[in-house]
Formats: sequence, structure tokens, C-alpha cells
Amino acid sequence: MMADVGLPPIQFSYGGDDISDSERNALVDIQPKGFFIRPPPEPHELCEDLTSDADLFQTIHMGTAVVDASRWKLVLNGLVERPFSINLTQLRQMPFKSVTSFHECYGSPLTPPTKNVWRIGNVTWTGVPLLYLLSIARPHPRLGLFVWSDGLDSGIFAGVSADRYQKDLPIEKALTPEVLVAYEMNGQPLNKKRGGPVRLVVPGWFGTNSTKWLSRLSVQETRAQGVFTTTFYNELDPISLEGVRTRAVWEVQPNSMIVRPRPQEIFRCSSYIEGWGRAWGADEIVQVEIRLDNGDSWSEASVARRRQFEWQLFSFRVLIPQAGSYYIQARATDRRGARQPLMGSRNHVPTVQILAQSCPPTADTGEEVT
Ligand SMILES: Nc1nc2c(c(=O)[nH]1)N[C@H]1C(S)=C(S)[C@@H](COP(=O)(O)O)O[C@H]1N2
Ligand SMILES: [Mo]
Repeated sequence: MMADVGLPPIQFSYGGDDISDSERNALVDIQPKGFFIRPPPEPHELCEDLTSDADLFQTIHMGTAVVDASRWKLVLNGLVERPFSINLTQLRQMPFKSVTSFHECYGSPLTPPTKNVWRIGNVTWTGVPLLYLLSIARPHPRLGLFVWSDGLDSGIFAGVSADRYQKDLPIEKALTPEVLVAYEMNGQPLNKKRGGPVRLVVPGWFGTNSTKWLSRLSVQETRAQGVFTTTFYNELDPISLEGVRTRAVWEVQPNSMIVRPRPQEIFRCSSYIEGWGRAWGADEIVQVEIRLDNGDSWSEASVARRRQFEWQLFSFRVLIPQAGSYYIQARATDRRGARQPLMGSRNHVPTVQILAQSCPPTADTGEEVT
């Protein structure tokens, strides 16, 4: 199933003695307790390619885990030949890499969003590829397995109590080279609210899958049974005609946002507007189109190629024919042909309204109107 990298040169705790819940002893406290969201700045304020920690949203369901890094360890067990656990020093001695990726929150799992949420940023994560850790543990060579990931946090979310935050990934995604057991973001150690000392990062998938305060990875033959994969974070599958089938909140569907022009920005009449924005999704975005005022025709924006899992810059130029207010919309399509819907969905096309001033009577000079 995967190349055997052999035993690493550091001393691990192999075997069954470490597969109790002892990794949870690294939890010192949950403080502050309770649900917490820090929203990001508005799209027109997210001008940097790389989002700073200060500008990156935060989402915490049950409370912030306070972790004693000196007692922290990661257990990898379940349907594997060689279960093991490692501490932070050992993890930091392993082969590591950096992946730059968009990071997006799905929005509330209680009322699945039907319009843009804009909890989005783009950051560089550094850590050990999950693939490397799995290649040491050697999962049973079977299809249809899942990797469960446990966080050290516990508490109550939406009236439901949970002894841990637990998510799952199909093993096929867990074995992709981009999934990291990360200990840095933008070159800095993960801070407490970011999930430090160690979190999972699943580029291309919604943030909810990137378990913070990671303590255990377990290979299992079913989906995880906790509330964050059963009660929460399943949505109606749009290709289910009867509207009854659900799918896990895993892959991010194509999405985009307009950064320029700003909402309500004022332009001279009869001018060209230079605009730009970002597009992202589980797959590379290969096309972004722009239209004015719900018109029938879309025109092509130019889109940068994707690097790693970064959001992609698009830019455009549109002619504003006369005075009035205009709606500018953008629509992204990915390499599989999936396209942003016009409305009714969390990833519907973004709209920015702008204003064009009336032209002065003899205005052909392009002078500013006062
Ligand atoms: N252990 C744990 N991991 C978690 C969460 C959580 O509440 N507990 N929230 C998830 C959600 S919904 C999102 S969107 C991301 C947010 O990561 P950030 O706060 O670093 O932006 O973390 C995910 N990982
Ligand atoms: Mo989220």
C-alpha cells in the first residue's frame, strides 16, 4: 500500500502499553470554556497573499485546551501493524515539510449556511506528513479504512457534551502528501488557540477536519462515532434528487471572493475598473468569470495557476458604461468542472455593488467630477 520507510532512528514506544487514554494527561485545563469564534476581516481587507495569525479567523466549539507540551504525546494506533506513541521532541526530529493552503471554516453545523460565510485565509503550515507517520505504523492493507483524529478538548457544544473533539478522514486522503501533523503556522509555533502544540492540517478540506490539540490518530474501519462526525458536519448532498442523502463536510467546493473593488466604491462615469480577488477549492480553479448587473454574458478574468493548496489570484477589467450603481459578480470553476452556483449555497457567487458618478455635461476629458 505504501513504501516502508523503516524504523526511524529515534526511540519510540511501540506496542500496546501506550494505547490507553494516557495521552490525555497532557491536558491541563479547558480555558476559556465554551464556543468561540473570531471572525476574519471583510474580504476587501484581506489584501495580503499570506494571512497573518491576527487576521486569520478562529473557531472553537467547546473551549480552548491548555496543553502541557512537556507531557504531550501523539498515539497512533488501531488497525496498524505497529502502534506507537511519540513526544514533541521526537516529532520535531522527523522529516517535515511546509504546505501553503487556504484555510476555510464551513460555518455553523447547526444551521448549514446557505450564503457566503467568508471565514477564510491562506497560511503556511509546517509539520510531519501524516503519510510518514502512517508508513511507520503500517495500516492493514485494506480499502475503506478511516483515520480518526482526537483533540484534547472536551465540553459542551450546542447542548451536546463530548469527551473529545473527534474527526475522521478516509485513508485515501490521509495518505496524500499534503496532510500534515503540524506544529508551526507561518513559521511560528502553533499558539494555544491555534491548536498548539500540534494539530492536524487537511489542505483542500474544510477547517473542521483539521483537529487542534491533536493527541491520537487511530486507523478504524468505520467513520468516527462522535458527535462532530455524526450529529454535526453532515450536509445534504446536492446530487441527491430526493434531498435525503447526506455527505460529510470534507472537500471544499469551488468558491471566490472579490477584494477590489471595495463594496460601495465610487468610480468616475464611463471608466474601466480594475478588480481582483481570490478563488479556492479542493481542486485547482481553472476559470473565473466576471459579469456586470446580472447580465447574460460572463467575461473571463485571468487566473493564476495554483501553487500547493493556496488560494488563487484572479484579476479583471470591466467597463462601466454610464452613471449608476452596478453589481459585479465572480464565478469560479474547478478542474473537474464544478462551478459556483448563483445562489442558495454557502459557496454562491460573490457580489460587490459599486457606484459610478454621472458624467459632467461636457465630460470627455476624463477629469475627476467634484
Ligand atoms: N480540537 C478541535 N479542533 C478543531 C476545532 C475544535 O473546536 N476543536 N474546530 C474546528 C473548526 S470548525 C475549524 S474551522 C478549524 C479552525 O481552526 P483555526 O481556529 O485555527 O482557524 O479548527 C477545527 N479544529
Ligand atoms: Mo469551522
